[in-house]
Amino acid sequence: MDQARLLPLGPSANALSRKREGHQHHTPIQPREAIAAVDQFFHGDFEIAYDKGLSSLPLTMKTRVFSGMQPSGNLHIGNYLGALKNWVRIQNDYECIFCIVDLHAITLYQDPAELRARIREMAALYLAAGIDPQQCSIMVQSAVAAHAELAWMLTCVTPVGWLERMTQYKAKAAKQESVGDGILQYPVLMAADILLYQAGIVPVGEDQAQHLELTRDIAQRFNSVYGDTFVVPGTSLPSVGARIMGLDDPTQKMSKSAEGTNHAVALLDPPDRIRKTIMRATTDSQPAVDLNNAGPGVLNLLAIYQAFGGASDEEMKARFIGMRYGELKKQVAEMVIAHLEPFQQRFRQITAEPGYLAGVLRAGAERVAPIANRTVQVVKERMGLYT
Ligand code: AQP
Repeated sequence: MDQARLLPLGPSANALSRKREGHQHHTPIQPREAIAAVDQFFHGDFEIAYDKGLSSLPLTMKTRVFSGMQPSGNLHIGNYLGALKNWVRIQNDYECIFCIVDLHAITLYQDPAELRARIREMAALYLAAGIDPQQCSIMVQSAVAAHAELAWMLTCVTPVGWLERMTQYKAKAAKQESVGDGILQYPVLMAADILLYQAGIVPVGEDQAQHLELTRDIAQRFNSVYGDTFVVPGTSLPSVGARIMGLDDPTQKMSKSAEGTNHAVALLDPPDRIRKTIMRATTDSQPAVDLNNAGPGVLNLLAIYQAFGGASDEEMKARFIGMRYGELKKQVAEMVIAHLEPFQQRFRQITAEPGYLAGVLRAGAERVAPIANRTVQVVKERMGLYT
C-alpha cells in the first residue's frame, strides 16, 4: 500500500497534512553520522567522530532507530497511526530500539499499581502490533539507569528558555495549579533517550517534532562545547496519520490523557464501543463530503480511514466525495474494527503466556544497556566527571 501519498483535502486539510519541511519519511537525515557511531560501538572504539573520516566506514551497517511511548493511559489510534504502525513497517530496515518510557509517564502523577500494569500492557501492545522481539529491542526506560544519568548531564547544557518555549510544556503547565519540574525537563530526558543510543532516525507523530528539534539543538550544543559526541538524529513522520485529532473536538490532538468518553478510540476498545465513538464524532454543518468545504472533523475521519487502509488519494476521492456523513462514519468504523480485531486477538494470546513479556523486556534491556552505558562513559570523560 502506498502510504507516502497525501490526500489533497483542500486548504483546511493542508493544516492537518501539510508537507513538513526538514522532515523525512523514514529515511535517515544524517545516515553517515549514524553509521559512523554504530560502527564505533560495534568495534569497541567509542570515540564517536560523526563527521570525520567516514569514507572508509562499512556502508552495510544499519542505522539505529529509537522511539518510545509513555504508559500514561490507554494507547489510542493516534498513537498507533502516528508511531507504532510505522515502527512495524521499518523494523527490518534498521536496528530498532522501542522503549516504554515510564520515567516520562511520572511527570504527571500515576497510580503505582496502574503504572506497573500499563508497562506490561504496552509491551504486549507493541508485540500485538507486530514488533518482532528477535529483530528489535523492546525495553523499559527505567530498567536502564543510563537514561536518567545522561538526562542530568544534558540538563546542564540546556538553557531553561529552550524548554519554556515548548508547546507541550505550555499546554500541560496551563492545566496544572502547581507545575512539576518534570514537565519542564521532559524534553531533556527525551533527548537523553535518543542520544544515548546514537539513533539516526526517530519515528514519531507530529506532536513530538518540536521535541526532536530540541534534541538536535541539545546534541549540537553538547558537540560544540565538548567535542563531537552525539549523532544528530533525524525526525521521521508518517505522511498520513501524523496528527490524529480528537473525535469529540477535532481542533485538539487525540490524546491518552484527554477526558471525555468520545474523545478517542483506544486500541483495546471492543467493536461496539469503537462504533459508538466514531458514529458520535463531531463533523460539520454540511450533509455530505465536499473536499473543498470539509471541516476538521470530516478531514480527520478521512485521514483515519486512509492511514489504516492505505488507499491512494484517487481511491479516497472516488469512494468518499458526495458520501453522507452517516455512511462515512460507518465505513471508518468498519475499517478501524477490521484492523483492531486481529490486533486484539494477538494481544490476548501474548498476555496469556506466563513469563513471556517479562522475558522480552529483560532481553531488550540486556541488549541495549551496554550501548547506553558506553555513551554515558564517553560523556563523563568529555565533561571531566569522575570515571
Ligand atoms: N493524536 C496523535 N496522532 C498521531 N500521533 C500521535 N502520537 C501521540 N498522539 C498522536 C504519537 O504517539 C507516540 C507516543 O506518544 P507519547 O506516549 O510519547 O505521548 P504523547 O505524544 O504526549 O501522546 P498522548 O497520546 O497525547 O499522551 P499523553 O496524553 O499521555 O501526553 C509519539 O510518537 C507521538 O508523537
